[in-house]
Amino acid sequence: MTCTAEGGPSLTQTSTKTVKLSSGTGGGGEPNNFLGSERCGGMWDNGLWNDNYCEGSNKVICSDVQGQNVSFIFINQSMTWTKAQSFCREHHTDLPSVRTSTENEQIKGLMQSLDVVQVWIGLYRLSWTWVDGSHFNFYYWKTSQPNGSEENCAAAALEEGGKWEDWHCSFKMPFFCYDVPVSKQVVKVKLVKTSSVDLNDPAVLEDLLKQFEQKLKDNSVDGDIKLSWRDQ
Ligand SMILES: [Ca+2]
Ligand SMILES: [Ca+2]
Repeated sequence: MTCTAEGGPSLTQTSTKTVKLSSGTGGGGEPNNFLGSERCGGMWDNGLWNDNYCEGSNKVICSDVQGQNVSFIFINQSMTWTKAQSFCREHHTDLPSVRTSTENEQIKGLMQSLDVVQVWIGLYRLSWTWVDGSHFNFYYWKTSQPNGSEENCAAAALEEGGKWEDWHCSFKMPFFCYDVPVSKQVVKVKLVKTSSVDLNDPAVLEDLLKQFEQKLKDNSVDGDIKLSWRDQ
């Protein structure tokens, strides 16, 4: 059982844009996803960003968006990233998506004028994702996992009842694959010729298959349908 983590060195803003974080703050080498558990973004008073533990407490900058204009409001209360987002959405627009270096400078200037060291901004890292893109609320991590800042692939530990661990993706281990069962059906079709088309012409037969496929899709037949001719 494997799945991959989105992200690596980038976080997603509360808007849909993906941006690269500035690196090299006083803590060094951010984002570092310390202990594999830093999914929420904050800003230091030097304007650089840091991925941080979402349940940690930080003061907050909210954004107020009026048309093309955005202003930033400092909230002098410490709270988790999720509470900060709810607060901003209730009282202002949202946690700020920093769209330009000018906006970054505005927030930095506000923090410096108020002597605030770190605030939450609207950055967050997407959570673990299945390779087929499906989403479930089911998680089966072993205690203390996931715990790796660079462990972006998951394995099932069979000696632990199949519970999950995150591993470095370059590590070699046995794996499972899965197949989706394919059902085949043969349908006899009687073609009645009403025009001069040549029913032995491969292009004509191909075109007919496409029309049949479209008809099945129009009638909401599910699945990946592949049609082919079989001579009798
Ligand atoms: Ca960090
Ligand atoms: Ca691990």
